[in-house]
Amino acid sequence: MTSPLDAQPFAFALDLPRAALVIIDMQRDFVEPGGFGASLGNDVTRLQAIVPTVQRVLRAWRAAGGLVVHTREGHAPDLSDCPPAKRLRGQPSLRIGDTGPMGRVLIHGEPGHAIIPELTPLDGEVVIDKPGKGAFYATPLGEVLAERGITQLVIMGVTTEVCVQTTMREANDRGFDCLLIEDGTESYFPEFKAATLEMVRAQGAIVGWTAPSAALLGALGADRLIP
Ligand code: C5J
Repeated sequence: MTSPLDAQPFAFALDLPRAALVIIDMQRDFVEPGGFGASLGNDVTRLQAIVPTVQRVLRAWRAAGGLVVHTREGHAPDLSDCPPAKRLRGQPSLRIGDTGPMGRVLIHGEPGHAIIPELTPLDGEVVIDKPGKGAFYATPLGEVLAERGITQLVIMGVTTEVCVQTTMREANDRGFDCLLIEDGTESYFPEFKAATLEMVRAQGAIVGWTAPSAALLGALGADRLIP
């Protein structure tokens, strides 16, 4: 049975047993001071502001028994999966692999690579390590979702126009219906977030749908039960 929820550009028919909640890159390196995001000159407090909303939706999704997928952007310690073009681009104060206040930047196993403590994955939840911006590129995500019969992705995380949008476009091309939670995603650039929301749902949901977290919580029946 599907639960219709108010979304743009039109209602999204949530089919919980066939849906996965995908939380993109809520890692210390993007959300906390001293990490990769900050090294690029960004104000990380914008990203911290969505944490309570992401927590609320995650709690409700878990309570409803839905599949949860977390992603982490990062690289092997020897950087063999990091293209030089990615590492050398721009003038960050810390490059990928350099040592900063949270260990080596965007390297597997370092403190900064971890998902923030507020959203720590539970045992049994899927964690996908990805070397690129999209969560399907060079990862087992496609197979993991196919094995479980998943056809819908409900997406939150950071940053809206980079890893979130790239993943949504990859998923759309693979035949998934994607719903982006408007207040569960954020960018270092508010105008880029606004533009991304507009462009994904334009032309009759050409990439997917967007909805506020309240609409999803309502469809999960969690708006009154979970504070
Ligand atoms: C970036 C991401 N912005 N998770 N990564 O480099 O969006």
